[in-house]
Amino acid sequence: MLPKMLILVTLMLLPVVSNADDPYYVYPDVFNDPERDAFLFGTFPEGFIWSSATSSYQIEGGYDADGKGYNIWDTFANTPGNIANNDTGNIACDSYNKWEEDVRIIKELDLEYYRFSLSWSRILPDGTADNVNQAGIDYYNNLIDGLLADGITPMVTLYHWDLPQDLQDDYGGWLNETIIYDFGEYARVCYENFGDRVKLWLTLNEPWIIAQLGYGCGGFAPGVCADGTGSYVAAHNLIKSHAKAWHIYDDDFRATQAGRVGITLNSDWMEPYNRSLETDLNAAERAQQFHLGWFGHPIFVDGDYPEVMREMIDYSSEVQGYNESRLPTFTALEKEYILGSSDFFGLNHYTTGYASKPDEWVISDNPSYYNDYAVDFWKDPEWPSSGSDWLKSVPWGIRRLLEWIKDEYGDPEIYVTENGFSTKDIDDLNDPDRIDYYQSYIDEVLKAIEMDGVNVKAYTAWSLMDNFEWAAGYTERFGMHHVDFDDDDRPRTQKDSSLFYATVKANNGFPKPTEEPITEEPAVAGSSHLGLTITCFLPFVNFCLRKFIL
Ligand code: GBH
Repeated sequence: MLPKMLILVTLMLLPVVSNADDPYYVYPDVFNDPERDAFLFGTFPEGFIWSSATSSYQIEGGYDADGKGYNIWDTFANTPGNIANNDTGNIACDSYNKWEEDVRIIKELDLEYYRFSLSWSRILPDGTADNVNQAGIDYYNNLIDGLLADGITPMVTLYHWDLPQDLQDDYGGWLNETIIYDFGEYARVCYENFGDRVKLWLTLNEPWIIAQLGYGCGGFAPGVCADGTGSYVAAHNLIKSHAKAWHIYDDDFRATQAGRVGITLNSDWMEPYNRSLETDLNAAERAQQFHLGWFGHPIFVDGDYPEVMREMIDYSSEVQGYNESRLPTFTALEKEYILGSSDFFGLNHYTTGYASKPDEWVISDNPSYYNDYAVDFWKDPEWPSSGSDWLKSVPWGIRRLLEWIKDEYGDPEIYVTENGFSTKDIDDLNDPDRIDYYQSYIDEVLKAIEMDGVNVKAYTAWSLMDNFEWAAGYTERFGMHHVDFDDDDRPRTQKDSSLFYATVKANNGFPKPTEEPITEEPAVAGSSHLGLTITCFLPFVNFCLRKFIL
């Protein structure tokens, strides 16, 4: 370790090698368009929120501890064949027992926000508000108090996919509109118990994933295969449940608790493959509407689904011989209830793909969401890859998506609630590819703010630490901290990316080389490897890391 530090410190004392007039590129071989890809030095607006995130099932473990009920991920992961290596979240990062450790590492990074989720069945074991599990309430009270004591603001997700099993068994979970009432009452219990201290709420994490991967045969819990039918019904109930939870807050809690409630939607950016082809431009727009618009349009535009979804699904349904459209309809009252039911726009974004119009559109015999929207979608093999097949690093995509959201949804306040990068080399604390990803994506967010006037308020890195990556189990790692899942203590160890992120946060961005950067190292107790301290020497630091150290 010592030689590494010496080399780094010596190199940092040298003058900056790159000429200020030469643009710096994070991915010089792949993304080097001076207009699009040149690195922008500068800092974020004052008060910009820097956060990191986790979710209950992915980190907590304690799957049957102290009166917790089972949820659909407990069941799904413990059914052989569903998860890589048959991994489960039964113990995961053991944050149920080690939450103080989590608070400590957040504190060390000096991050002032932490996004985590509540386990519904830990609080309400059978899903209904008839039975409240005090041990579950106590667990989250301790966590929230622990965060606040260290000056960390909680950003709390009510639902990050772990539905109480009883609600799935009793009535089909999100397929049944009874869920709207139960979700509302669950939200109420959370506001009542935690709302005196939690002022930033997210109702649902990525309803698209819940609907399409959970109920459309996508390989996520509960593993229901009803693509193009059930997935639309689940989405319908998700939207109404979200609106319900927002209204309950608005009616009964906002006046006294004065917090904010939003939803988090996920979307790739869909880049038209050939921008000079009208058909590709339309295909990309259609894909964006079917994906983000499925939920974004009702909540942020007019209370209803995007027109293109209505037209295409109605038409396909008719051709397939359905008596009514597979896409359900909202009543006028429901539309009114849904429209405007989010205090800000939460965005989870990871990657980009090309979209183009397929050569022909043959309506399938069996209903299918993807068949309904008729877009070819793929990723360029040249784009930098990650530990996950679906995740390519395409930094300029987030900037285009942010601008699209600004234009489409009336310039909302945007909270980036997730963005991050996976690796497969699970024990490596040197993670330069993750640093490249964060550096370039965060910089594109800065460009969106500075150059496009997008109202981005927050950036959240996924994830604070390695955790249970759903169907991929522990084979794909998103953490800025390594977790040793073979060790009963589940030790967390800082990766280089964590120090990098802390430095970006400390500098509130990437100060221009002429500005005085913060050179103070984040206090990282027990960290034995190198610290990246001076973001204004980014090109140089990056160069040194790659050439001399890693
Ligand atoms: C987020 O979802 C989640 O909110 C978070 O819990 C998760 O850990 C993180 O992303 C990283 O995945 O190629 O069929 O295996 C982002 C949406 C969901 C996109 C899983 C990729 C895998 C599809 N991701 N999906 S597949």
